[in-house]
Amino acid sequence: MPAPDKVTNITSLQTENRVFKPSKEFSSRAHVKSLAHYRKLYNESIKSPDKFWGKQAREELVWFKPWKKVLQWKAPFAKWFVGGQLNVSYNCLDRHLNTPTANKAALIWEGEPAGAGIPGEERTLTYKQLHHEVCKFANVLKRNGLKKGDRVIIYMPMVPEAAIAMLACTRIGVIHSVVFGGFSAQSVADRIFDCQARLVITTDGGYRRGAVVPLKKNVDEALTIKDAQGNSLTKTIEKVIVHRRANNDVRIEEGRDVWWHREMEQVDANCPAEKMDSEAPLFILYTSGSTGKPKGILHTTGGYLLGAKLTTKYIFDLQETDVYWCTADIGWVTGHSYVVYGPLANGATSFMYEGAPNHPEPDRFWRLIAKYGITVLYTAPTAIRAFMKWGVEWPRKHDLTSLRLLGSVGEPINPEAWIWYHEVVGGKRCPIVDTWWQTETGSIMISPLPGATPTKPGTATLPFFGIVPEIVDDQGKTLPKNSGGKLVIRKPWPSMLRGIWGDMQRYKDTYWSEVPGSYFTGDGCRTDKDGYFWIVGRIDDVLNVAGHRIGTAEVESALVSNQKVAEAAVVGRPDDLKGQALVAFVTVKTGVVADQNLRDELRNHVGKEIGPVAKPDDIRFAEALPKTRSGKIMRRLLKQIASGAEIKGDTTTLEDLTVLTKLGSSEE
Ligand code: 6R9
Repeated sequence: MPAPDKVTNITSLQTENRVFKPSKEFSSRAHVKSLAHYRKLYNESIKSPDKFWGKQAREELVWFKPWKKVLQWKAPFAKWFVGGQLNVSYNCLDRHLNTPTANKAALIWEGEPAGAGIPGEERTLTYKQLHHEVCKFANVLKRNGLKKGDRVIIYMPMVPEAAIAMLACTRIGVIHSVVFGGFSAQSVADRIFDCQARLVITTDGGYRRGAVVPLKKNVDEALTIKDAQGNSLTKTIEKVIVHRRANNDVRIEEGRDVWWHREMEQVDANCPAEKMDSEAPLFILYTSGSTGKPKGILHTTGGYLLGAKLTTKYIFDLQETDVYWCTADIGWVTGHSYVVYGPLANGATSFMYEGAPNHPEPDRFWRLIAKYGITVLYTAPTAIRAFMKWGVEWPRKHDLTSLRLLGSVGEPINPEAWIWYHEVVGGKRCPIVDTWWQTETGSIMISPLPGATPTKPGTATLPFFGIVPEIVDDQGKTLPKNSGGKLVIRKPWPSMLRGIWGDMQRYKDTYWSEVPGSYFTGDGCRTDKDGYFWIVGRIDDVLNVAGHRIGTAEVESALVSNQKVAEAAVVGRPDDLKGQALVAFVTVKTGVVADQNLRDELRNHVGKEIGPVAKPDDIRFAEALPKTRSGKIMRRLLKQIASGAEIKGDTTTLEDLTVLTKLGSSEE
């Protein structure tokens, strides 16, 4: 649990006071046209939540069976639209089929740019075509023995088949758990074990910067991994479905592995959508917490879909002609809610790309925006800071005038990046929505509405309809405007997580015991005189590295799993590009030479255990770690050392002061 000093230390007293009002032109065409209009709708949503959410669910979603009760709340367990039945893939696809949307592009995809051996593909799938593919693939899943409630791992690059696989699961009530393609075999095995998955959907390989990431090979390796007692972690896996993408050599194990395209030849496209209870589990998505084991965040059907659909519609102010691009990978929650479910439930055109933002050159994004006439761009501050570094000449080469709205997500956006985004990318004409939310919240919680809310660089501004965020002190008491503290959510909301898969106690402990009766976000935050929320960042032992959540404990346990390491402590330090960088303090076992080779070895080891995103930026060897007399590692001190700051504060409980002097530099 966060130490009190972390909360009172929130000194990021923002001096930013530039205000950007939505233009008349934008507002006049927006769904919500003024701050007064937003406040009216917000107040109604808070005053009579059942009435508000009931109306939204009726108007926005197609139900097979109406619900009996909007919300059943026995803290911390919520059930939304109790007794109602619907289907997510039906709401994303079938409902559009008898409308003009049927022939509209649902997904536009561009693969890794052409290069040595890479074809450079583009594909468009209309709603009708996507429906066809999803129905067929759902039949493939059935053919391979899956039924309602089974768990499936999706481990794929950014190809349309990833979205097809997700939607096919929802069509027949199979629970998907997407694992980011940048994660390691070990991570895949851990997640298979945790959710007891029966099947893996993967590709032979994915492309990244001209190279092939061998996903199938990682799956093969995952399926051999054993726990410390020698038991297989993955014995529940019966089948692996392999989509052919990169044509790299793969091993096909007879009886276990099947090719996607061969299977698709065996089925027809007739697959009625399963009637799912509103509270039926929809997906599990693993995310880092403050212990070593990632948490399987559970989302369910009706509430999640309503949250994803409504926020996409209002926050991105979707219009019929938008070509909407959320740059997140489907391995993260942003890819779930804002590449796949939110846009498709709205009948919008969602653009998807494979590869990196700077391959073959740093203008990949701008080239794509100009080529496809992208109107709404939703990306992360870490990407924006990288673009700033690469220089204005890259965006200036391209016509970006199709853009009308910009979004930001994943971490606080610093005002310099905000202004650059506004001026260079948005040509000063596009509003920016800085959207705060989490894997756990399912959909955006705090954000401007682009036609209504005056924005200030660096703040996510005001809550979305029905959301009651508050800033509290260490006793859980609500603080007035203009103060800093812990960010909590006071009332349940439809797309909230329903638990941690297989560990309801951890769900209660992590989210509901810090401030009893309220959802604890793990973030520190302050409000200004206008009641705008300024997120300061995590106050638990979770770091935000380039928009990815990484638990320090996870990296520590990866490090100590290396034979040569005795002890490790991982902390964050500020980083211009990534927001935070990972610094590992490591003590080695007797006789081990702590040198640059070992540093490389340990970085690769963490890459293998978790994935490249978790590789420490800096590894410092130490003879000992600073500890209190009761044996706790003094992270506060390590953080100061890592960021090059002077050692401040009380070190009287430090066991051996001399270790401090030896931790200063990463060079031997
Ligand atoms: C959607 C997503 C959640 C954590 C969250 C917070 C940080 C996300 C933010 C933001 C400031 C924003 N975060 N959006 N901080 N401003 N607009 O990123 O989910 O990967 O679970 O991360 O990210 O610290 O608690 P997830």
